Amino acid sequence: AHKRQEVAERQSLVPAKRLEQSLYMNAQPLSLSRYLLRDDLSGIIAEFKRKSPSKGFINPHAPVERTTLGYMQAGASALSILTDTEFFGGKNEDLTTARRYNFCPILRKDFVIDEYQILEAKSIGADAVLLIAAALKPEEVLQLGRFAKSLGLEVLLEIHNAEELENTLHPDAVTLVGVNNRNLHDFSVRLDTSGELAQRIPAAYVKVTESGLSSAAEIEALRAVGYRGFLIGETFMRHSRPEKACAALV
Ligand code: IGP
Repeated sequence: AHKRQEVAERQSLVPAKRLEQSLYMNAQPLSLSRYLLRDDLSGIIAEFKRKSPSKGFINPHAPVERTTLGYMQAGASALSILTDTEFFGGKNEDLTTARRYNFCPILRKDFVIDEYQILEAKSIGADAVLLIAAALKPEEVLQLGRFAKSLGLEVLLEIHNAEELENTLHPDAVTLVGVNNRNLHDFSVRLDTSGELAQRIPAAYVKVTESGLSSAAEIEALRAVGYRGFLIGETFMRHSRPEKACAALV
């Protein structure tokens, strides 16, 4: 409900017509899925987030420029930028800053519930958006996913269990499937969630494992069962120089 109000307020401040005038609307997005499938890259999607609902402030002062550029120099395959302010301390400008400093796919991480936010994602320079199965009806995933595709943006569908996967997966809407290892209700992390769901995700989708990853051994174990993308936030951001923590893991 809070998000609805926030989207409506922004929509009246910056109408869709204005978003469509952004230079990024004419840019050809980079394919997150293709970057993740490359064997010469790490598969790590390095995330920039200042705080989280489970941990509170993680790193309120790291600069977006140095951190994201450092992530990419360390060998990350792509970036994930939180733009939600209330829960993650992010903003749209963080993504545009990351865009200006890096040539790589950028995932806009936010709670997407409306087409407006997808248009907005494209207008600020994103290449891909996240859709969370737990927060959307299957027909909403389909509608939002098709809209993203029509703008050239890829969709990462986030799931927590087999039921969400079966109900919401649709080839017209989704390119990548992300298994979130963090339980939405108590924030506990279980990497086995990714292990268990790997075989259930059809081969046509690029598999991404999300949350709670902290070692090269964990990444290798999940790569062995089919994951090509490894979304990592806190392990990097809790260091005063997140990019150095990324370099240590790649
Ligand atoms: C990163 P971690 O444990 O490495 O910080 O997790 C990412 O998976 C997490 O930030 C995330 C997220 C989300 C954030 C996964 N799904 C949905 C906001 C909204």
